[in-house]
Amino acid sequence: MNKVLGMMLVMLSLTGLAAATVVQTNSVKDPNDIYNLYDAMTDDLINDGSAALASVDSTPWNGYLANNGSVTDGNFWSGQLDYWGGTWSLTYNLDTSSNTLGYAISTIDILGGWNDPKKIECTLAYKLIGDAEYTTLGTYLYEALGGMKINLSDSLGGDLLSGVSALRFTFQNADLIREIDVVGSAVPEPATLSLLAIGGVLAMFRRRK
Ligand SMILES: [Ca+2]
Ligand SMILES: [Ca+2]
Repeated sequence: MNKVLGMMLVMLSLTGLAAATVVQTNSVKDPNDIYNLYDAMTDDLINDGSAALASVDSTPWNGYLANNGSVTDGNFWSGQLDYWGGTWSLTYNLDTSSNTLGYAISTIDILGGWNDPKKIECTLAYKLIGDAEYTTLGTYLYEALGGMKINLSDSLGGDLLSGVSALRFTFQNADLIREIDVVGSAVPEPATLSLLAIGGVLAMFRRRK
């Protein structure tokens, strides 16, 4: 392996070791305009129909409790979930049969709210490839009047998590949730990574000429 390629791989490895600090950014929209609120993403990892989504588990329901939709239908308005029976959770199992190294997650949005005071109180847990148990990332709370959004991102602008195989969102009594958008991509296989690194080296050589 030549030195440049070796250095690039070391740099890539170090990038993967950077400590992730989760930044929670809250925002709210006009409660008088409740029908014209946040845009939900339609192309995120867990959106209905996404190739990255293998299955969904929900408790205590056997399926979604929703208003003509789901919290992953790409629509803020449809798929309202507000449960009054205690803690409840949604688990999204990602497809790791075709993407065996899991997924890098860059941002997560949790959308909810209504035109009277509501809250989102979510404990987010994850499994990485090979994990038997879930690890808690944190609990994120926001109370407001109007359409609400909690955005989670990495303080360094990198990924929140990498190598993820499943995400579990546990909510509290009387939370009102409308959409969960998880932005990320499959972690490249080593062969692909090497090709990317070699491509980068070739590009460097080309620039030097
Ligand atoms: Ca929805
Ligand atoms: Ca979505």
